[in-house]
This record gives sequence, C-alpha cells and structure tokens, in this order.
Amino acid sequence: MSQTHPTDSVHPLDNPGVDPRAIAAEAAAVIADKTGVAQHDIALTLGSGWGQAASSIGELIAEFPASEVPGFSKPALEGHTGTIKSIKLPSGRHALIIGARTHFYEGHGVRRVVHSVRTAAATGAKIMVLTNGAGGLNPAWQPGTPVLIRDHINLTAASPLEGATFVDLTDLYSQRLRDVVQGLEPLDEGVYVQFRGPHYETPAEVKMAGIIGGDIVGMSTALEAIAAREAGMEILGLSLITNPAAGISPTPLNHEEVIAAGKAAETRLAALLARIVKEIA
Ligand code: 8IG
Repeated sequence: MSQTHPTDSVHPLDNPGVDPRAIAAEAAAVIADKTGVAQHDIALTLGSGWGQAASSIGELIAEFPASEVPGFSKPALEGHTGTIKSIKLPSGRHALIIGARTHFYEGHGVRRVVHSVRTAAATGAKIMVLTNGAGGLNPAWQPGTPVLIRDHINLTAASPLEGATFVDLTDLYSQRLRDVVQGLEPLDEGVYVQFRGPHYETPAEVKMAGIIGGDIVGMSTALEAIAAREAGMEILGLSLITNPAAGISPTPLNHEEVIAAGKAAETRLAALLARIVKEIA
C-alpha cells in the first residue's frame, strides 16, 4: 500500500466522505498481518516519560513504524519515529503499544489525533491506557510524580465525535481501573485539563484551570479518551508530572528540563505500568 504524508491532501482521514472507523479497521488489519496477532486485548499510548514501559510489560512480538499503518501521520518531531509494538503479556494476552501520538496542536484535525485509539479498538482492545507528560498545579507534586487521571476538562473546543453522537462521559476514567491501580500503589488523582498548545499556559490560564477544577495541564489525552469511550473501551489515564504548571513555581518552563524529568522517571514508571498491566489485562 502506498504511504501518505500528513501534508498530502490525499490523507484518507481528510476525506469527509470516509468513515474514520473504516480507516481504523484497515489499520487494524495491517497490524494483525504484521504482528500475526489476530486480536489485541489492551492498548497503551505512551507519552513523554512513559516510553520505556513497553520492554518491561512482556515479550516483544513485533515492532514497526506507525507510518507503515494506514491513517497514521508522520511524527511531528523529526528523529522521533512513532513506533507501534505488539507485546505478549505473561498471561498470554496481547498488548498493543502505540508510541506515536498525533497532537491536536499539529493542526491536522481531530480525526488524526484519535486514529490510534480507534485503531486500537479495531484490533480488539477493550482497555485503553492513555499516558502523558503534563504540568501539575499541586505544588507538592515534584517532577517525576505519576498521577491518576480522575476526570478531564476539554478546553480544545473540539470533539472527535461527528454529527449528533451523544456519548455519556460519566466515569470516563474507569473507577474500576483506578481502584485496581490504587490497590497496587496509592497515587494522587487529578482532573486533567487539555489545552490546545503548543505553547504552555500563561500563569493566568493555569490559575483558571485550577478555579474550574483542574489539577493537571496538558495537550493530549482528553480527545483520545472521548474517542476511546465512543469505541466502547474502558479507559485508564496516567499523567507523569514533569513540571509545575506555569506560575506554580517561580522559574519559567524549559522544554529540555521537562524532557529530562521524564527521562529520569522512566525506569520507575515502566515498572509501575508493568504491574498495572499485569493486573488489568
Ligand atoms: I510535559 O505545563 C508538559 N506538557 N499544557 N502544560 C501543558 N502541557 C504540558 C506541560 C504543561 N508540561
């Protein structure tokens, strides 16, 4: 199959006449073919700081660039190849690891943002684990602190749903899955606020996020969670707090420091995620 580049006007998800679920089904068929795994049981999207987790949760069955799968966009950051992995868990179940996230701020539209989630659902995954790196409003959260997402506020003014699709988002971040995690390792919980980005927030915006009930600020996850729920999946959300949100700490945000905090926490997070996946899949 020929590959399409995000700047091509022929990207299959950019055709409004095409049902994005059909492209997701095609993507799932390609994944089944490449991995030899007919059905995946759980899917994980690994955000900044969570990348190492794949190697600790089970045996690598297959790995390939996401760009070889229909509908996936080339990675935004060059040299940061988005990879898809299939992992066999100790239980014999199969996990799909999505190391390729398309962000809303890339400007390619929300269909491409949630394509990985729809593809995960089409591979058979019943649980979607969404992880991210994010800013924290709680000054007690040191860089490197993992926080369970309890709920979200979507400030993108966008939705992955099209037409009159009224999806209930009560218990979007499954209480059942949060209880399992809390039984393994007590974590603070928080409300994730998705901003469009790519700029970080102003201190006033962070203050607003807190006033409206937010604890975590980021640029992903909320739109993906909505699409995952529409697809019928149960959702677990985890944020790695890599930095105090703007204005929470007196020092300005620095992208390199944010990346470094993620790197420093990676080994610990991988172990945590392995224990979680063992328990839920
Ligand atoms: I890593 O402070 C990371 N991602 N919006 N704000 C937003 N996204 C982030 C932040 C942050 N840190």
